[in-house]
Amino acid sequence: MPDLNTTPTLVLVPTYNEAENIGSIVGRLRSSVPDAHVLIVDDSSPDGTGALADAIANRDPGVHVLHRTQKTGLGAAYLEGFSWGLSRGYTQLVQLDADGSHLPEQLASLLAAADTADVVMGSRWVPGGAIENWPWHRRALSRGGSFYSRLLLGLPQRDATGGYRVYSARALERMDLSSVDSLGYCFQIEMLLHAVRANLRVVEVPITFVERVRGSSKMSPRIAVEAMARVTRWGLTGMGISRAGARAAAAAAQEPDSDRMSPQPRV
Ligand SMILES: Nc1nc2c(ncn2[C@@H]2O[C@H](COP(=O)(O)OP(=O)(O)O)[C@@H](O)[C@H]2O)c(=O)[nH]1
Ligand SMILES: [Mg+2]
Repeated sequence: MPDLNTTPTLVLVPTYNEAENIGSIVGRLRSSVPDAHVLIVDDSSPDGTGALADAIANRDPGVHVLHRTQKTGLGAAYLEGFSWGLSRGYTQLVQLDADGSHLPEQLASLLAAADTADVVMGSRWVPGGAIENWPWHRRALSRGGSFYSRLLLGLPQRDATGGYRVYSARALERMDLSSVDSLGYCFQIEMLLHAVRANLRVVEVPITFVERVRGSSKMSPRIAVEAMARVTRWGLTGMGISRAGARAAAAAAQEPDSDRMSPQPRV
């Protein structure tokens, strides 16, 4: 059992075929934020990522591995990781990609923002945010996905699809995770929607997102279509937040002392 007096933070690193990246990303995490523990959530990667993760965990008591028997999507992997961390008493849970796109060296700035927020999102689309080496079609998908989510769901955040985030345990406990069932990257949008609807304080911190150098992306047209279809359905069936709710959420993000526990207003 980890010593949570000194280690409240757990960084979840989901992996599917990241053998070329796992060693370096965990090494960078451990030196950038030595107090944080790491949980690698591997979906039985055929390239042997799980065995490499076990070898790292055997050498370093701050690294843990959760082996899932099947690849059932990023959302399912994260939900299982959250429940692993919450049941062990971690008070802060971080999402970070294994491929180096989310710089471990920027985690300290996200954690600093988490002192006065329930959810911190690393954002590519706020002033100071940047993307390195992404082709135009990935930029367009990211911008378009965030714009569409803002439009249909009323979300005030600029980077709704980003996956570099810090959630407090208290936030996750208030977000009714049992109803979250997106499989692919739509998971990030669904989680944000739950956070805003729970009237949590969500802030965006600029990050530099760097396209992976090794291994390959698991993004597929099917994943993009799932996100588009779900956001459309949520928007049309009133699952989004109202304009008043969006204004309240944007105001709450500005004011650290606002009452975050009151219900989200609806009009
Ligand atoms: N456990 C698990 N990890 C996944 C799955 N799909 C993607 N990942 C991981 O999620 C992170 C982001 O995926 P990536 O393919 O880089 O997506 P992209 O950055 O949008 O191109 C990486 O660490 C992947 O290994 C999955 O189904 N299960
Ligand atoms: Mg990636």
